[in-house]
Amino acid sequence: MYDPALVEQRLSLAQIIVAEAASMARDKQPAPGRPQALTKGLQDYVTETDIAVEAYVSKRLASAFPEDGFVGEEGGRAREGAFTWVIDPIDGTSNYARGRERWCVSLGLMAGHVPVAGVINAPPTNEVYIAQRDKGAWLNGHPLRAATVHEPRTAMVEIGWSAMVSPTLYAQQAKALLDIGIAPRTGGCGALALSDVASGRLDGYLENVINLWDVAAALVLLHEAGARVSPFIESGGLTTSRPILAVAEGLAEIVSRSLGFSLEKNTFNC
Ligand code: LIP
Repeated sequence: MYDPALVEQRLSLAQIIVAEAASMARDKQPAPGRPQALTKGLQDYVTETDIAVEAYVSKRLASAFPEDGFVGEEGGRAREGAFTWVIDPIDGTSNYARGRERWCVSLGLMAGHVPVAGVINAPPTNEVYIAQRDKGAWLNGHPLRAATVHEPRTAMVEIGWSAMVSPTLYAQQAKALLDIGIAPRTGGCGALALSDVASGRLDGYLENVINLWDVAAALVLLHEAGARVSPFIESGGLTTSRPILAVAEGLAEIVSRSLGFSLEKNTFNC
């Protein structure tokens, strides 16, 4: 177990640190025209800002909470602790590197294997999501609830893409959604897509290969907003890339069945 007061204390400072980092990232965003980034793989980008943001947040958290662990997308595990911070310094780097809007700084806090707090700051839209386990989730101070949609023919579901997913599987999953009347989308930023499910602006998000740093903060948002989520952590997500499906309660059965996923019960606020 963990002390919620210690989580609240951490979340309060994390919002300030992430806001500072997000402002730095916004000021350094490349102009449109071509991807201004290094590549880690096919359509997998990293910019100097990714590295700078991760280093800045790591340094600030090490100073404030030296007993906490830290894991980042770019630098891996830097420190161990009972609490562990997990950062995606720029989630949506492919968009960031092209001067597009759909990117954010995503910082999650884990107590052991449990995601207990998260901050997701999206400067292009001036939106800040925060969540603390068993306390709630908010977008710019307004409480978050997942969508109330029950009818697939009025639903919108995003599928995340990466080069690690076979084009055949990607097409099969898009067809499975189209076959039940759902309009599929893809946006290049898993953390914001999962946040959209928590805020009711999207009815579901599927990604076949995604990492803890992409989802750690959003998992808390989704739990507090009453969304259904596949067992990402329980299936090995703490240490390796895993699939994730998050979906509004009213569509959970039909969407999970059409995609072949199982979903955890969400007992929060039932
Ligand atoms: C991205 C994820 C997105 C996925 C991309 C990429 P990054 O993270 O947010 O969901 O589809 O392939 O992994 O690399 O921008 O931090």
